[in-house]
Amino acid sequence: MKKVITYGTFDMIHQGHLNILKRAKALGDYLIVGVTSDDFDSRRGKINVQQSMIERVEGVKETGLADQIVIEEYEGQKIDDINRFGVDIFAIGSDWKGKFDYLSEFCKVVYLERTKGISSTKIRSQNNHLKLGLIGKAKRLWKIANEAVSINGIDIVGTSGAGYDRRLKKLNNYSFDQLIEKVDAVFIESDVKDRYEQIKYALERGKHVLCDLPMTIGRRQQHELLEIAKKNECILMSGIKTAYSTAYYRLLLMVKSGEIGDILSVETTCTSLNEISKIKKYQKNDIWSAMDAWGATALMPIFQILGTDYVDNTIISKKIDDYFDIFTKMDFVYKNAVATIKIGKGVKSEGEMIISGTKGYVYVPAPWWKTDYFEIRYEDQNKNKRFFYELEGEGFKYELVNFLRAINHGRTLSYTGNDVLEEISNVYDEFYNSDDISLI
Ligand code: C2G
Repeated sequence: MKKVITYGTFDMIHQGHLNILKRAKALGDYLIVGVTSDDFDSRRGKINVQQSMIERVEGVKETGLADQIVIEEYEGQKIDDINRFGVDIFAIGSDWKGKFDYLSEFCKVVYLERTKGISSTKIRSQNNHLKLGLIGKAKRLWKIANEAVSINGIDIVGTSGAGYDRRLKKLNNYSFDQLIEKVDAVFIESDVKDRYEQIKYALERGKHVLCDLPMTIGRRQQHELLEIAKKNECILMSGIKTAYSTAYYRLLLMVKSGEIGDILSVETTCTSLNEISKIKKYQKNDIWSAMDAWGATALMPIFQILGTDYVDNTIISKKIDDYFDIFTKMDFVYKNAVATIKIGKGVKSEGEMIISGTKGYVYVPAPWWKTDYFEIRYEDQNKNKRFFYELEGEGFKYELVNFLRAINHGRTLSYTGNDVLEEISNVYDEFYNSDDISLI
């Protein structure tokens, strides 16, 4: 019996896939199809896959052409599979010509003609061709513009970036109202005080919004925006990129599933250093305060892990002009736990996150907000575990892909619940509007 093996993602299975499977099957008597796991795809940079692995496996099954389906999970597995299953022929589309010649040491390698004019990428972009506008301070937008260009199905229409930056020169610059008219969705990373009005304006015109946190200063305003989004069937999603990195998400799941026991403490530190002389002219230099730059990022894991029902909190700040904090420390007391954030602009510290539990602790080294690695540590060091998940670029891609998916599915698939969004807005309200803050 002649065994043939072929591999692929087989996302939204189409005629091109069918043709290759038929051609591969015709080369022998028994066809094994390797379907990539979700993790493997994201590791090899294929992050815009629409269907889950189970759905993709179903798609291949339904063709009736596969005699056996295996999951491809790691680099080098092809060699293992060929040996394990006693494969005679490895077949793959001609777009891979030459790439798998190294397998000829193990079996015959055949490149089959690829079907022209059809691809998952094309289907995806026909389905969800999203016109996206970028709103905010130009300086901050070019990073996202950079990462967005490589995502199929997203077209950046332009920006209404204040202080147009030459790094954005390929993009059109419009006024805010003009831009909103031209797009299906916006990404907002403007000054904290401007966001509420901008989001409201966009949502009321039926545009989806991905916005940095906090979206508003005040719980009521955040709630109102969520209600408008619901009424207008728009997606309103948190734009903190950390939340969408695989490592951060896995870490949350492990903590929530009791891997380190009951959680007693969460500590986060986020700082970035600007010269004090520059900070003193923060408006002119377009510098965000510690709270505006880091507050929401540092608060997010606390509210995600411990919830929002804390019984007490204290805030201590060092400020310029009674307004611009260069350093802030907040403590939260829960019934059974405590939490602390330390954030700085003009102060530097180790940007780590530590989650302490009754069985062990999670340690995420600096800069934890760009998490690609974390450790779970126990009393018995031999039991320590390390986890690494590759993070491409700054991570904006993952956030945008999630946004696109949420729009296509009609619901947010984020782990930053509405209660977390509202609580973060509430803390900003307290920070800016209450007298109950100690100054040093
Ligand atoms: N294909 C084709 N014609 C198309 C599109 C795809 O013949 N119009 C073939 C590809 O050449 C590949 C198979 O269909 O052989 C699966 O394609 P994808 O789902 O895009 O998967 P791919 O990224 O090519 O996975 O380990 C994974 C493999 O290395 C390749």
